[in-house]
Amino acid sequence: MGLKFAHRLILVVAAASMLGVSLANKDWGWGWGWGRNSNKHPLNETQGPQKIIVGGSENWHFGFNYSDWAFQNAPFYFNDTLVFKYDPPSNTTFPHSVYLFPDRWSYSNCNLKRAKMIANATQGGGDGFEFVLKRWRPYYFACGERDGFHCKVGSMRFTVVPLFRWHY
Ligand SMILES: *[C@@H]1O[C@H](CO)[C@@H](O)[C@H](O)[C@H]1NC(C)=O
Ligand SMILES: *[C@@H]1O[C@H](CO)[C@@H](O)[C@H](O)[C@H]1NC(C)=O
Ligand SMILES: *[C@@H]1O[C@H](CO)[C@@H](O)[C@H](O)[C@H]1NC(C)=O
Ligand SMILES: *[C@@H]1O[C@H](CO)[C@@H](O)[C@H](O)[C@H]1NC(C)=O
Ligand SMILES: *[C@@H]1O[C@H](CO)[C@@H](O)[C@H](O)[C@H]1NC(C)=O
Ligand SMILES: [Cu+2]
Repeated sequence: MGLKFAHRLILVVAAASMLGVSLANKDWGWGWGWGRNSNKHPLNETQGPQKIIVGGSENWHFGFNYSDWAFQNAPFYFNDTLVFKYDPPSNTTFPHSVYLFPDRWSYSNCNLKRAKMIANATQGGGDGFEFVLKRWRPYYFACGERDGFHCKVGSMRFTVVPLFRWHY
């Protein structure tokens, strides 16, 4: 564990300095978990990218603490797929959606003005909406329904920063 941790730390520091970002920036210390919960999610380096259902058996709904979920389920890796599952709109369920915020400020404020919808209200049905973590960047996810109400009050938001897998 100590060695793996060191590897990952070195890798992250190298990648971060390549991109000219500082690890001291608080944005980057968030949502990674640093293998703290590695008993739940052992790092199996022979495995390829994983498919992870957002919220686990809770799926994507109002009132579940997704930032806590992301923290508990970190780390996530490049090419992992996040699966958002939610019921299509009906007169008994609230519609949901998936948006990506461009920056931490919009995320913190649940301000959707510059956010991009990546899945509409119907796309979470069936096997769910799949999103591949393809880039080295923080991903700020949220539900965009009710002009930020689901994001802010319903806790339907979380951050993910994918890590490099050391090797397959
Ligand atoms: C890692 O994953 C591979 C492929 O899924 C599996 O065969 C292997 O047993 C796993 N190793 C550990 C230590 O879990
Ligand atoms: C979600 O859980 C975290 C602890 O992991 C806590 O700090 C935060 O206040 C919770 N958010 C809500 C909206 O309950
Ligand atoms: C992610 O997947 C793409 C396309 O499948 C592949 O070219 C790339 O090497 C993968 N990246 C990593 C870090 O696994
Ligand atoms: C709710 O849905 C049912 C069946 O889908 C329909 O019969 C009913 O009229 C709907 N009610 C409202 C208020 O839209
Ligand atoms: C949601 O997106 C799907 C796939 O792009 C599209 O077929 C569907 O019409 C859209 N639904 C709404 C309500 O916009
Ligand atoms: Cu929602």
